[in-house]
This record gives sequence, C-alpha cells and structure tokens, in this order.
Amino acid sequence: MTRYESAREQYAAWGVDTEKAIETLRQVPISIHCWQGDDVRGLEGGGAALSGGIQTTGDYPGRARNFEELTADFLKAASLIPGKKRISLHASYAVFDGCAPVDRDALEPKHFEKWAAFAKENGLGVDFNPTFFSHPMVKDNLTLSSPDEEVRRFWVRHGIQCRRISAYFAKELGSPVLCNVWIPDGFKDIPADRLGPRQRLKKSLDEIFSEKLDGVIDCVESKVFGIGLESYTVGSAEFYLSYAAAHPGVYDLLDSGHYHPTEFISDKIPSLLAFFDKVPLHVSRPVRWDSDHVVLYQEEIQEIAKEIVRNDALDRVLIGLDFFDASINRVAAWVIGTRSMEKALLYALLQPYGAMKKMQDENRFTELLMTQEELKTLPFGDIWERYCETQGVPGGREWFAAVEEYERDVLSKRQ
Ligand code: RNT
Ligand code: ZN
Repeated sequence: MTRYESAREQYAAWGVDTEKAIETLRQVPISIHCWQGDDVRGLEGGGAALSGGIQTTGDYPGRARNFEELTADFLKAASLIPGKKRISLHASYAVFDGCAPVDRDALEPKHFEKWAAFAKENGLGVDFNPTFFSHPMVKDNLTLSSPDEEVRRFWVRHGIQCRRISAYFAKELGSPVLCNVWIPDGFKDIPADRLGPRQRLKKSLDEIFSEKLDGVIDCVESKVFGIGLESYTVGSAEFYLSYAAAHPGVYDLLDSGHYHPTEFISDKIPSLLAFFDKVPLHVSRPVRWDSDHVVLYQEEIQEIAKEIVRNDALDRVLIGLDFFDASINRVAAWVIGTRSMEKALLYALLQPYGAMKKMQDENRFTELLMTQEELKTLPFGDIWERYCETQGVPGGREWFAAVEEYERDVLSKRQ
C-alpha cells in the first residue's frame, strides 16, 4: 500500500473522501498578485517611491525590472504551484511599449494588451486594481477624498478608466474581473473633520461606479491605519461595509492585515456571506501590523479556508493574495504563499463538516473538540503530496531546487 492509499483509508474512517477533496481543489482559482515580483514598484518607470502608508522592506537581489522579467518570474512561480491560477494586476503595471506614456487618469485598455495576451497564452484569469498611490497627484495623502477638486477629479477619472480596463480584460478572457478600489487616504494626526472626507469619498465612488459595465465585479477595500496615517483612515471598515451594503453590485473586500490585531477576517466571512453573494479577499499575513508577510500555513489561514469550504462558498469567496516581501527570494515568496493557501484549502476540504455541524447543533461540544484535535494529526502531508503530483508540480522540498536554479541562472544576473 502506498502512503497515499494508507492516508486515504485513514480519512475514510472519519467519513472523508480524499479523492473528492483533490478534485474540488483543482478547480478553485487563486488570484496571485503580480506585485510580489517587484516590491510593488510597477512598470511606469517614473521612479515614484512606494507611498500610501504601505511598505516593502528588504533588498534581496533579483527584483523584476520590466514586463519580461516580471512575467518570466511569475511563470516560474506558477509552474511550482498546484491548482488554478489568476493574476491580479495593478494599474501601475501598464505597458507603454510602442505608445506614448500617459498619466493614470488616461490609461486605456491598449496599455494592457500585453497583459491580456500573456493571460490568454497561459490560461490565467485577470483581476485588477486601480493604483491610488506612488504618484504625484496623491496630495497630502489624499486621493478620492481630497478637498482639492482637481485632485479628487483626477482620481475619479483614474477609477473610471480602471473599470473600463477591467471590462476589457473580462471580454478578452471570457472571465469576470474583480476591480478592487483601495485608497490610502488618511491623517497622521487627529482630524478636525472625520465626516467631510468620507462624504467626498462616497461621492467619488458614486461617480466611479455609475457606468454599467459587463464582466466587472466591483469591490472596495477598507483598512484601519497606514504608516504615517495612524490616526484616521477615510475608507474604514464601517464606511465600506455600509457603502457595499447600500450599493448592490459593489462588494466589501476583506484584507487579513486591515483589522485590529485580535480581530480576524475568518469570522467576518460567514457574516458577509449572509448578506452578499460574493466576498472578495486579500489573504495576507500581518505581523504586529499590516506588514504583508508571506502567507503561511497557519491557524488564521486555516480558519479562513474552513469558512470558505464549510459554507459551500468556494464559488462565492474570491480568493486573492496580497503580500510583498523584499527580503527573500521573490519567486520563492510567491510559491510559499500560494502553496500555503492551497494547503489550507485542502486541509479544509478534508474535514467531516456534516458530522461536526451535527455535533454543534446537538450540543456535543466535547466530541467536537476531540474531533477537531484528532483530525490535525491525520496524514495530511500525504494527501498534499498526492495533490501536487496530480497537478504535475513538485511536492515537498523539490520545488525549492527549481527556485535555486532560477536564482543562480537568472535572478542573480540582474544588477
Ligand atoms: C494596502 C492594501 C492594498 C495593497 C495592494 C498593493 O494596505 O492592502 O490592497 O496592498 O493593492
Ligand atoms: Zn490588500
């Protein structure tokens, strides 16, 4: 008997079908963010530093410097990650090859033709993010909530163009595109007016979302604070949740680094599922703050995956990743983070939820506690290895050899 066969039997004894779990997971798309490959710098080449209260730290060699390097690195990572993939782009990754560069408020689908071709060639769906940071028109840390009409309107035009670009990708690829609005707007110190900026943000969002577009899934991403913006965030959790609830077709995106340190998005997923038909996520790993560390196979990510799986919401929760670490090999960061998400989903698919829910409803909490604990030491690793094998990607530590080789032959040559 192989290790997998033995593991399959052990799971079967708990009423879990491992074959079915593998078959289900194979079809779940994970949206992998492009910005892990270049420390969120983008391809505009204007040299604007990363702003908006987010930060990458570290200077590991080998950062991608252009479209070719970024896509090559992405594909290297993707070749080592099992499962279905999408790519999440930012507007700052426009490619101006062969046409004159334009400012953010004038971006058009043609500036993303190369990405559309890349996505098509590699069977990837695309998700999109307007870029409201790292740009001179971010004035006093404000964009859509700015009291300066010139600034506010510039960013409204950017939002409008980004939705059109999203619709273009959706049409080209035949797959709906999540268009995620996150803005950095906030204040370092105690504001005199907390409502005014929010009223302006509400007005800006109304303007951006007024155009009816096919294939675009709109969402808004809140957060609690940013670096240098510690006292007040315009787009707070309550603001965006209320906005989404009041605007059918606009969804509230949950980023796991955007809440208070003892607050978890896993518990928010079922709350939102009770009201929204879709719940988009940015799965990240905050360490003491919104640090965007590489996602690991840890408790909160397991809980996130469980909430998606046991609520039968694999097609309603849109799983996207958001982390950026410049202190380690960036290809490995992508691989480790995305494989961790896949692992968490597989683990979640291997739980006997029917039986466990019954225990809860029948007040058999001792048995439930025992079950949850015993499941943890079943031979999960053997099922994971099997999943990787069926997906044609290396399991265990073998994938790392491929990354080391790539670092030696490609990444280390970039100066
Ligand atoms: C920032 C948000 C946002 C960004 C990316 C680059 O705190 O999480 O989603 O990380 O858009
Ligand atoms: Zn995010």
